[in-house]
This record gives sequence, structure tokens and C-alpha cells, in this order.
Amino acid sequence: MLTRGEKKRLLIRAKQVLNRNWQGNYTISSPDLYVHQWGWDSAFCAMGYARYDIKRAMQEIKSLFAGQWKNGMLPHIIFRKQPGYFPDAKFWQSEDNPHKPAVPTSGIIQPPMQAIAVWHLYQAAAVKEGGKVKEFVKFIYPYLFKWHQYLMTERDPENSGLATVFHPWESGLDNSPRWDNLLAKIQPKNLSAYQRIDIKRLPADQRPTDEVYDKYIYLVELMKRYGYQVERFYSFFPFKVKDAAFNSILYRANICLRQLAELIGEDSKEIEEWLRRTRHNFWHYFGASDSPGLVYDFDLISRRVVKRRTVAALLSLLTDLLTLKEAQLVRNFMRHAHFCHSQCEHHHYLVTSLPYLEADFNPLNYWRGPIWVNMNWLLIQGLREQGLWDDAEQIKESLLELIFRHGFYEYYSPIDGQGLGASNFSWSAALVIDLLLG
Ligand code: 9WN
Repeated sequence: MLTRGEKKRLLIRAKQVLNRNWQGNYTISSPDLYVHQWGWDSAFCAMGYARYDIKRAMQEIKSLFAGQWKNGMLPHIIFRKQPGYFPDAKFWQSEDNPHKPAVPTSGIIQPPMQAIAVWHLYQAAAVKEGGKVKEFVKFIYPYLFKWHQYLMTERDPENSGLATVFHPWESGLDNSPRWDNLLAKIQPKNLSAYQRIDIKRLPADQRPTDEVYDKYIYLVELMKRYGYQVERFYSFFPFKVKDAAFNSILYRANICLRQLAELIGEDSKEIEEWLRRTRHNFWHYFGASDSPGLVYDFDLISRRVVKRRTVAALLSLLTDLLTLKEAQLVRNFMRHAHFCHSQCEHHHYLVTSLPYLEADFNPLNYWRGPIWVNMNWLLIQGLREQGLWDDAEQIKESLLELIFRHGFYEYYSPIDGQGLGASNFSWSAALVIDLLLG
């Protein structure tokens, strides 16, 4: 456990990372590669800012929604000036779209963390600056509502209460082994030549393979061909999934949206109806009888559950759809499969993106083994939600220690704690601030 002095130093360093990445009205995710504003990164950043600079937290969210499309879609990247990332603004062609936003953006989404962030912001500031934040909630609420309405309608033609994703990037856990079998069935056709930038900036063995990247680009090309309008490609799209982690976050976000509606006196009937639908179908789509409490994705093409055990399976902890017994089973599985036992140089209580004993476990590669700060932070929230306070506390202290020793990276090796991927990574800094000051 870190001493008080060490925690103080960690806080100063975390603020330095955010200051470096702050662009005056939004935050880039990392100067190494992610030099734009990303959807869920931005929400995580706002939650960190909420602890010490509420003005900046509100500005971050406002800037993000400048990229919202007219149909409510909140894209996963809002492009600003800097070049240096591929696929870039030109590639996505958002400006040619009838729903086009005020600034260039990507055409796909990421997990909807924003309502969670705005509720968090209100709670963090309620005592000192409640009035100011309530005004902000009134301002941002219609944008948030439209975003959720898009997810619950255009992204859910089945009326299941669960949103569909069309791309591994939409899950936020890009090259997770969850997607391997689904991607194996996709053969890119007529792909134009393109240049990857990520593997020039970051070590290639920590990133997705070229073969997988071709499929990422191919799926975007397909969506682009249909103007990213879901109703034009839904029936035949080759990657079509009800993502269990995305929808656990969405369910939690809808609860936050309802709380925001109540706060400002808006009618919450439609949100109630969304929640009802999700509750009705959640376990039907995501459950498996041999592992109560864990959640798995549902492939809409084969109409089967994709039973891969990854960190995503634990995110049911974010919902109120578990019995205490089920929550304890998820916790036990997490400790057993994702915590370090004998494999690591220093013992820690951190959740890996893949269980150690899975055949695909790779301690260095992106979402195929390393420890991610946002996943551990989400699980801390989930464990608290389930009343499993000691477990939440253990992860929190371990996470702070890891970052104190190794710095603010995109992800970390569970074996020796080495920082991997992009450095000066914003959400790692922001979520540390939230844990230190929350
Ligand atoms: C594609 C920005 C984003 C995160 C994602 C993470 C990574 C992008 C990439 O970086 O994805 O969106 O190029 O690898 O997987 O979760 O939002 O930090």
C-alpha cells in the first residue's frame, strides 16, 4: 500500500499528464498515437477532472458532444487539428453524411460512458458547486437523451433493450479474443491500400496483427458505403453482436440518465421502458447456465452465445441484475482466474484482460492479457455496487501502486508491471485522480 506522501506525489503526476494532454477545451488520449478526442476516453477524463476542476470536466463533455450526429449517434473519435492517427478524418468521410456533425468525426461508436460521467460529475460537485452543475445537466441532458435514444432504437431494431455493435472498435476492447471466431469468418474484399500508423508509433507485438487490421478497415469501408445508416445494412452485415460488456455499461448509463432526468424534472417514462426491456432480455441473451453471473456476447449471425472468458464477462457487476450469490460467484471467478497467483514477479490484486490460463493469454498484447486501468476502475465501481467493498478496496490500492511504480500507460504487463502501449495516457491519469480524491 502506498504511503500518504506517495499518494500525494502520484496525484501531482496524474494532474501533470492531464495538463499536458488538455487542448484548451478537450483532452487527447495520448500524445504518442491518440491525438484526438475519443468517446469513452473523454468520459473517463471528465470523471477525473470532476474531482478538482469541475469547469474543465463540463467543458470536456461539451466538446465531445460537438461531434454528435443529427441522428443522435456519438462517434468514437472527434477529429481536431493534429494529423498522426489512422484511420484519419478523411478516411471516415463524415462530412459527406446527411447526419453530419459540426466537426469531422469517425462513423462508429464506443461504450456509452457519458451519462455515467455526467452523473458522477454532479455527485462530485453537488456539495460545493451543485447549482452550476445542475445548469450544466439541463444543458447537456437533451444531447445525452438523443444519444441513448439512438442506441435503444437504431441500434436495437429487435426492441430487445440491448444495443448491437458492428465493429470490434465499437466494443472498446478491440482485439479481445471474444471476437476471434467472428472475425475468422470475414474475408475482406477489394480493400484499398492503406498505411498503419499505430505500429510505427508503438511496438507491433503489443498491437493487433495486420490480418486483423485489414478486417477492421474492411468493416469500416462497408459501413461507410451505407452512410453508417444502420437500417441500410443491418440485415446482411457480417459482424453483428449484442455485446455483453457494452450493454452492461449501457444499462448502468440508462439508470444514470434516469437519475439526471429526475434531478432536472424531465419525464423519464421512455427511459423506464428501455430499462424494462433490458431487464427482461439481459440474461436471455448474455447468460450461460454453467457460469451464473458471468456475461457473454450474443452473436446475431449464428444466434449463439460466444463463450469466451475475458474481463468483459465480469462487467455484469455494474448492473443491479445479479443476486448477491451471483455477484459473489463473479467475484470468486475474478479472483481465481484474473488475479496473479504464482505467475508474477510482484504479487498484486489486479484484473487482467484475459484469464492467465487461457490458451491465448499474452501479457504484452493489447486486450489479450494486459491489465487496463479503465477495466479495473469499472470493476471497482461494480464491486462497490454489489456491496463487495473489501474486494473493491484491494483492487484500488493495487492499481495505485502499479501506476506509482510504472507510470501512466495505456496498459500494463501483469507479469512484471511494465507499462505498455501509449505513454502519458489520459484515462489512466484521470481514473487515478478519481480513486485518490473520490
Ligand atoms: C481504436 C483511445 C482508444 C480506446 C480504445 C482502445 C484504443 C483505438 C486503436 O485506443 O483503440 O479506437 O487505434 O487502437 O482499444 O478502447 O478508446 O484511447
